[in-house]
Amino acid sequence: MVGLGKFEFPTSASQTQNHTKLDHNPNKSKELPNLSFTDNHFKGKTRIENVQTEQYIKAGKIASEVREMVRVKDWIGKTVFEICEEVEGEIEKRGAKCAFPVNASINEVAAHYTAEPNDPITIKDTDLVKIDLGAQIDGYIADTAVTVCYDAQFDGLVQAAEEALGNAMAMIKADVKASDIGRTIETAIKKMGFKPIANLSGHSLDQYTIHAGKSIPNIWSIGGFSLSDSSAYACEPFVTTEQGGGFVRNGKIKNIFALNSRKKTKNQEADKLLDFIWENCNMLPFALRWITKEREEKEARELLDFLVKKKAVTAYPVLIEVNEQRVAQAEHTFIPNENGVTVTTKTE
Ligand SMILES: [Co+2]
Repeated sequence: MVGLGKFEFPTSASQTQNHTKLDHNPNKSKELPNLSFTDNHFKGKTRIENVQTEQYIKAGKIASEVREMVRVKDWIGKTVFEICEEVEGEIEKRGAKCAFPVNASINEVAAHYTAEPNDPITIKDTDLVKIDLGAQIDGYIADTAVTVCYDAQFDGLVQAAEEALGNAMAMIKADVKASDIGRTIETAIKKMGFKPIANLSGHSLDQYTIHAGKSIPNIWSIGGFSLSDSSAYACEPFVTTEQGGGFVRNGKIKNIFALNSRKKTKNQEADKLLDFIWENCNMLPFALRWITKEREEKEARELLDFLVKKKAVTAYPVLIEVNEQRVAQAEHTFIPNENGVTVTTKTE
């Protein structure tokens, strides 16, 4: 799952104030405490507790195994529904929960497309498909992605994303500036004759929080922060062609959702659904597919629309390259340390 950069996307008041943090014990409190995402967020913590590191590494191992399975498999002729369900099943089979619905974003769709129930869209041999997947253990997330491509003319795009990610991982340790990582990514991509997507970025992670407030940019930018050894991060270069604008815009389709508030809506069925989402996903993203196992699709869709209208649930639009050029992506999750980095989703 990708973060939106600060370019051309002014944040709304609700995004800048009173972010909700998850309650780590769902049974203890119905109210979500507020957390403002400031540079002070990690003050007072020195490094990730050993036990958290263990969970991050366990989730990372599972996510990387599944990603490598995705990389080598022939997906031509499969529907995105089959892909998402199969990949999510592989994560669960290995003992993790899905941290978010598997994204299967095709060609100019850069990110945030997941299958609708029985989604019939089928992979063709000319398609470039970004599969972005997340595994979590006790809310500690591994977020990783691979681009699959069966048309040799797009191999360069895929290689540029992988090369940029590799170069970024090679320079990481605690206190490295995020803006320097952005420069490394941008340089690698441009050297290969392509463009980075400037308004998509990697992100810090926290327990049950996919975007914990810090961005790892894909281009050089002024200012920014330095990496901390008390946080996990995801780095995810996105690459498009020279004809691309190097930006994404919001598309019309919204099929990834996340809980925004647990305030009762006075609609009994909607409130039941809110509880179901909280119990199963906490504040992490989910898909319509995940709630139609319990109810009829039509009813689930109506309830979800109602919750979005009530602002109890946020709907995320798909992100599309502004010039409709193809986009490739690669992603790892990592924890910096004094001497280097633990890439939790590294390839064995
Ligand atoms: Co991500």
